[in-house]
Amino acid sequence: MLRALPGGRSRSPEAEQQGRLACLQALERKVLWLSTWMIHNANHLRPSRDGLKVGGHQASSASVATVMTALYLDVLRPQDRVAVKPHASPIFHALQYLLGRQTRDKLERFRALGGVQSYPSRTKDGDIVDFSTGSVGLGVGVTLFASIVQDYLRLKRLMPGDGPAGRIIALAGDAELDEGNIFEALLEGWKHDVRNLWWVIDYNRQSLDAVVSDRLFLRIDALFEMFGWRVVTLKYGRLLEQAFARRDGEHLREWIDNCPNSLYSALVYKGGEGWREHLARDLNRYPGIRAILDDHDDPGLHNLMTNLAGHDMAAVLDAFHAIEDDRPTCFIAYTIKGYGLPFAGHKDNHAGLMNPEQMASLQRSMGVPLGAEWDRFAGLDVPVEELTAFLASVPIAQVPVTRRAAPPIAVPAQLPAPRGERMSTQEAFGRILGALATGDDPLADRIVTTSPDVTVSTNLGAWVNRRGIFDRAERADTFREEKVVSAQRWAMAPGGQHIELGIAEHNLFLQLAALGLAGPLFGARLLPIGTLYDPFIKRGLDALNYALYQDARFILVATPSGITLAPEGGAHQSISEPVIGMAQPGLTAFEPAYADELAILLGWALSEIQRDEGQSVYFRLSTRPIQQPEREAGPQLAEAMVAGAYWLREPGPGAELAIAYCGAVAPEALAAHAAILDDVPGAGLLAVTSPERLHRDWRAALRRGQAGIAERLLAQLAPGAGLITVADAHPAGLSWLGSVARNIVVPLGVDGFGQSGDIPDLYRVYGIDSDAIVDAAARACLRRLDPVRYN
Ligand SMILES: Cc1ncc(C[n+]2csc(CCOP(=O)(O)OP(=O)(O)O)c2C)c(N)n1
Ligand SMILES: [Mg+2]
Repeated sequence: MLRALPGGRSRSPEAEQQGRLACLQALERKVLWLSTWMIHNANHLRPSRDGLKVGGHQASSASVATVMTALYLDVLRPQDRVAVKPHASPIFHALQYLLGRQTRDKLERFRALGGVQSYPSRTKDGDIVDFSTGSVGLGVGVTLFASIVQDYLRLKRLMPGDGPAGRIIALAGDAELDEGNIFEALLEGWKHDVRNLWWVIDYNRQSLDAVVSDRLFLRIDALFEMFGWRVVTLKYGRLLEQAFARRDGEHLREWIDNCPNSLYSALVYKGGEGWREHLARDLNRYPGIRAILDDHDDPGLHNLMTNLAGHDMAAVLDAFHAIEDDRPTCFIAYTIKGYGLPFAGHKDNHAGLMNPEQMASLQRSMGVPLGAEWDRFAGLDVPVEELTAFLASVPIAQVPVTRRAAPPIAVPAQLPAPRGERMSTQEAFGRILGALATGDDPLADRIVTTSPDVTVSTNLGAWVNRRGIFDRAERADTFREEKVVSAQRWAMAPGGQHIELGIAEHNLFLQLAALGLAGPLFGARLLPIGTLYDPFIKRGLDALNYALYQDARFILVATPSGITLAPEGGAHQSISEPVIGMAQPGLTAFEPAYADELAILLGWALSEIQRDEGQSVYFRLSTRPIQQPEREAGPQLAEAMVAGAYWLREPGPGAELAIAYCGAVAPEALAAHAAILDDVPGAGLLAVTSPERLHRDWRAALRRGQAGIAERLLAQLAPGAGLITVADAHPAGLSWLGSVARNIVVPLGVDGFGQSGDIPDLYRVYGIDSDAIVDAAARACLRRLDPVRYN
């Protein structure tokens, strides 16, 4: 078959392929140039106002220029999704620029406000980025969980269109494999039989500080294979393979194979002379090797010895195109950090920047005329029309970059609150979800739950029994088949709506990240709910932060929490999580006390996570059964619960004291309130459902110059009234309330590690029982009467 060329000529498939290869090789040079120039421009040409180094990673970028050019300009299909190695951001944006999806203005403002971000960012660089990256290891891990989400959606036919599955690809630095989360993810992936997943490792054998251990990679192949992955190693390029095929070539191969990483890197930096000296010394007895040395001048020898497959476009393309099935595949691409740049291979090159002289010399060697630095084609040896036609034919360029629309899922105005005289918020949660699971509200079909081996103990049992566990294949519940009595029915099927994970909390948050991006990644909206024990939020905190950084939307239910967990002991008793909930961007935090509050807040959260400007939502729940209020929460009360606080006991006019409580200590707050009413008539009792929302509203109101919600509530008290704050958590979560209307605040809470005990003992020891609240109230009143003596 002959293809028509512009101008009416035609050429054979072989010539066509050669033409494409020539375009890719030319553009690969351009991508290297643009990324290097982008960083240079930001550091040397843009005026600095603060004297800070701008930075950027010229060496890390150069390392993946070939692999990324091959992927973005040839291999990727519109349905594929990619997480790019964080410090290859300049290469990624250079490629987008060539494709006309990125502007020169943004490239010129690399690492400046509004410009290209240091590390690819979904929220700031826009829809060209599939996954944000930055904290190494997490971008790699999230692709695995995104592949599970793709299967989840495809098997349930929730994805729009009927096209082929996309490949979910991570471009990883080799040192990223030091991050434990990668191994946690691999094991989880094996359990879930992940498919359509590619991890491409930029094996430049360098990290930030050093050259990586030689022995490390001996283990990598075995490791991936153990988890059922295919490993494709791209080691030597075409030139080296040809040299190996020459007489005595096997000795050259053996020499390189055995060359320690540090020596290889050092020789890469030294260049032709260094190679010659070592090869002549070690292999001079072989006539074939002497001939190879004679046939190459120093630059030629350097070129030969650095011809690793990760820099050989044809080899890279062959490796990618050879994969036609959906088995997870790890490509180990041998590369050189800083390839093509003067500090190639130098162990200190991670943060290295080329100086102006080096840059000028690179510019000359690239044939880029002065003033044409941002030109897409200047200096390339392929005609501009051919390059333009090539770029227009790139598969991913056939689809415009737009945010994938996923229509919102309707949420009922209010979820029914579970009834009962005494109940814990955790029990209420289980019952609310259980009721949703039984009902036929289409909302429930879009809910997907996940938990790191605490499904039963966080009360998801009823939901899972009814909605089943997700698996790519049908798997029977053996206990059930064997008629062993159990409250849990754990049949697995593609239709299941719970993703059961192993204990690793990082995996939970990466799974939530991927589920919470189902809309933008795959065009189908899911409403993810993840459960874990509150103290273990910290175990996966960076992954949670990572999920929120890229605006994944989900509901996090953390239970049990605090010292209220009592006998279970100090290691499981969370303290600082509510403060984390307050300080964590992208997350709205609630700690309700009662079942009706939770029903209202959960309903609100299901809408909130779907709102364009919304956030993910964190609920801190408890296993403590407490007396429920007898009330029907009307719209006004519901609104106040969502806003963060309401008066459970309204203060009398000019009240001199109020107690503000949050969460499971409600009974102590109520008892203390009842006890002080005689001495302080009209004292108020403020139920705080969300310190975080109150605080946020307070700051926003201050900016607007208005009274916010907290200020309006506290304005009902006398000026300078006492305010006792109490929660089973660090007191900083509520103590700030004293600043809002200048109340005399006495903050109660937990600021030491917990221990085993029962609730009365522990609340007494940590000073959050009703006696402690009454004492604090007395202190506040004394202070109010005699501020001089008590200050
Ligand atoms: C969690 C985390 N720790 C530390 C860093 C700082 N850091 C950025 S890149 C890097 C080394 C990366 O080496 P490698 O993955 O091999 O990438 P290369 O630059 O060699 O391509 C480090 C330690 C980070 N970004 N994230
Ligand atoms: Mg590296």
